[in-house]
Amino acid sequence: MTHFQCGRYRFSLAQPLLMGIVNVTPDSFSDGGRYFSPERAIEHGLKLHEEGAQILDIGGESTRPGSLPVSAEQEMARVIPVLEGLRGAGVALSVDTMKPEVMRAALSAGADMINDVRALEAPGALEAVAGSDCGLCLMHMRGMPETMQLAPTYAEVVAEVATYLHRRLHAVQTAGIDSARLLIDPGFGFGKTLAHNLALFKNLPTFADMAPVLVGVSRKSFLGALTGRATEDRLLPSVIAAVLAIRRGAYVVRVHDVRETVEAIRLWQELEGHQLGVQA
Ligand code: 7PJ
Repeated sequence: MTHFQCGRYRFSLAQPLLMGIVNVTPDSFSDGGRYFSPERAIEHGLKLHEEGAQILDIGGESTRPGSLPVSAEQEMARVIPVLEGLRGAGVALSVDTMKPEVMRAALSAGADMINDVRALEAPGALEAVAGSDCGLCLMHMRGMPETMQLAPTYAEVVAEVATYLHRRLHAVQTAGIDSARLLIDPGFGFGKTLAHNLALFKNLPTFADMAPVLVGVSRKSFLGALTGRATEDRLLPSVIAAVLAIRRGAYVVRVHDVRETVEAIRLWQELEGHQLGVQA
């Protein structure tokens, strides 16, 4: 495969992509609801695109550990105006949702991609996305946000996450979805301890062998555990982790701090003189 099919866009797999995070939630953990109004979220999305994000990931439901679900209506009311406002901006628009109703509404409003932390497991999710050419991210999560960090256990975290993602890739392809549309994501912080996150990070090449990989580590608590830094102080660890993720074969990095991450990736590419899929 040479391309990632993502709605109106067809991205080459030869260069990594930046996905900028646009939260439209009052409780998102690291930017504290700063972009809750549609106007501010649109403005923020435009800024991230100018800074170099090829994809914007718009989220109307927080999936931070301990967070409670919101209704599909509420989620749509948050996400759809932002999609409409960014539709003409020349950037691919992803919607971070696990609800089939929201997926359908988002695709009707012009979303190019669905990013689902439940890997299209909700009843009706596969059907909601099958008839379009949107990009899809299938993420691994153990449990649900409300309880997922209580005591996650695995016998073999890397093998278990890989088996799960294999199974989901198979299910999605069996439903007739072209594999050029698919990304996988081991789901950092979603029902994982520090040791689990580290094992998954180290083994990113295993996942990259299965399908193009999306990695979301930006400002996450395991970076705080490793550095002692508070959420608002995790820029440098987040940027370094993004570069290392790409170095280990990640194709898309999902980040809050686009400008700094773009600079770091460019610098790494210049200094090391190579691009994608190069391992430690
Ligand atoms: C991720 C996500 C991630 C994908 C969130 C946060 C929590 N989607 N949505 N991967 N994280 N695919 O940004 O810290 O890691 S929300």
